[in-house]
Amino acid sequence: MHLVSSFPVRHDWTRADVEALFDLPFTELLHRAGSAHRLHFDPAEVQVSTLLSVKTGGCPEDCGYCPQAARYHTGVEASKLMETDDVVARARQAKAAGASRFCMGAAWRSPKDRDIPKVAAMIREVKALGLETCATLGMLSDTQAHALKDAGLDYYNHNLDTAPEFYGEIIHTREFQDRLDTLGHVRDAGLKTCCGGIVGMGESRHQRAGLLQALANLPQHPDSVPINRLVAVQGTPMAETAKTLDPFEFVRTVAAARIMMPKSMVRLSAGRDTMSDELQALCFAAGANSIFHGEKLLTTGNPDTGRDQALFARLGLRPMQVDAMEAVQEDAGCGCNCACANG
Ligand code: SAM
Ligand code: DTB
Ligand code: SF4
Repeated sequence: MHLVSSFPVRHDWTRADVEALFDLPFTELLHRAGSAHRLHFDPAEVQVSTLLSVKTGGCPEDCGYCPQAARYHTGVEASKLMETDDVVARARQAKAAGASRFCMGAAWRSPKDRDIPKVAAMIREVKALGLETCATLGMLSDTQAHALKDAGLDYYNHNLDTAPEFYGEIIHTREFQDRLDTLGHVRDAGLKTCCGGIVGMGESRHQRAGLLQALANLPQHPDSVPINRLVAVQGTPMAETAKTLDPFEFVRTVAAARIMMPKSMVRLSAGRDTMSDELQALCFAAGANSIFHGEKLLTTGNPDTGRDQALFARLGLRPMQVDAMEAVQEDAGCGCNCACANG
């Protein structure tokens, strides 16, 4: 059998299919994920994004993991939307440090229509620096998604975060369906999607499989799939309840994501700060090919840039250039002989 047909782009994953991947012997799962990775990517290349919180804290939502929810006492101070010039200065620094994508995050349930022109100005100016642009601003209406696209936005980040049946235990101020609705508006506006979730929140393996099942069964696979390991922040409900996840289980989640969404960037996201170099190396071997680079995520820490540079050198990794990413996205033929949206 030709190898591509072993890793088709599918949208019909059952929970049992995904659990069967998780249940493979660890080295067999890694071997399969590594093979899937090599079909569409150079495994020495890692896409580098930098995050900036352009509006921090004071969020009305109750996401049980989030240090920016106003109702939890986490020490995060609420601030107003940043000035465009300050955002652009930070984007320029990120580019100089090797980032190809700049992601602007706001602690909003959803932006107000009056916020959109200011965010649009940030997007236009960051894009003019030659960076890919990404934003994560909460729920979007159809009109807002189109306005961001018109400003030159490339990606919108909106995570499913966890399995549909576990969602209500983590967040009570919105529903899983609200996330799907925003993702629909984002896709309809022609934006690329960045959509993943968090593991280590006390979910079962069945529920981790459920998150990946929901992601891979979206009408189009997300272009980027951030896999966050919970950063347990004092003051959030999760800091009380979550138990440390077996690191091999985290690697299994990355590997299953790579196999199920073979043409997507799988991003090793929050939680790298407390991962050893060896654990990160296992994640890259399991098919992770994207990171957040820079000393801060939104409000919590990330490895310092020197540590990342040293890790890339030790592992023989190099930052992916934007044209290499475009080549994968334009690469025709998903290998499943279907007419699916992934080509
Ligand atoms: N407010 C917007 C929203 O919720 O979509 C955008 C910002 S929100 C902080 C973006 C994502 O960060 C969340 O969906 C979640 O996956 C991730 N995140 C937040 N707090 C986290 C934590 N403590 N550990 C890991 N990931 C976290
Ligand atoms: C994503 O999936 N992870 C990033 C980004 N998208 C916006 C955010 C991680 C946030 C971790 C907690 C913090 O720094 O506040
Ligand atoms: Fe608000 Fe987003 Fe944090 Fe939820 S994850 S509390 S929506 S900033």
